[in-house]
Amino acid sequence: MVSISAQPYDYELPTDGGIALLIIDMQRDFLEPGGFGDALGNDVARLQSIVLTVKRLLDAFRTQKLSIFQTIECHKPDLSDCPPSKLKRGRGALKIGDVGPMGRILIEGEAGNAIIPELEPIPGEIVIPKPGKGAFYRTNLASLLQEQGITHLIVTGVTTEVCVQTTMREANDRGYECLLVEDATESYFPEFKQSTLEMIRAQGGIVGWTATAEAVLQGLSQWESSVLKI
Ligand code: C5J
Repeated sequence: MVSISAQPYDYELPTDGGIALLIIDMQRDFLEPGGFGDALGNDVARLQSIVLTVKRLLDAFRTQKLSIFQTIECHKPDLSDCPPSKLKRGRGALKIGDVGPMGRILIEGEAGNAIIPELEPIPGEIVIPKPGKGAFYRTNLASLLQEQGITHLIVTGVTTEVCVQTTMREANDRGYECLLVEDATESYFPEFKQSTLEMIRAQGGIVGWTATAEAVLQGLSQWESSVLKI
């Protein structure tokens, strides 16, 4: 059994595959000036700090030919999938659907809604559009994971306490073994990130595990050698 050194205790990797990397909402709308995060008054530069770490994990999963899923938070141009409560909420400089410097805020197909260039999916990689904060709500993520026999999710992305945490809780309730990568997730609020990490691994890992990217990469490379030996 290969494991990743994690909190609150080691995270065991399955011997028969079933691991996927889940990258949540690494979009221009959240990471660049002029997008949704910025319109809500946040310092979007904070989120840039994880880009290289997420890229390292992405490259490792690509090299090992493991499953990768990216999500984007977005709505249809007619906003038919955006509940009025969500549209009204926030009271930022621009609301969902308004025209900003990168196109309409949080609308599919607009420049600002794209995944940042550093993490751009390559042909064949799956991108899941999601209208909610959680990646299971009104998406085909559950059926895709089932089709691919995924049992273990390595979770990354933004923002830690909103879309990442919601998704991880949804996945945990569905029976997935979830590990959140500490330095591959970020929040506009450092204290919210810290609290989320602590909440996830509290009470014996009530929602899952957390570990550094370095520990995940080490675990994965040992796992690859052990799988190749079988
Ligand atoms: C937010 C997200 N924060 N991706 N979305 O509205 O966390």
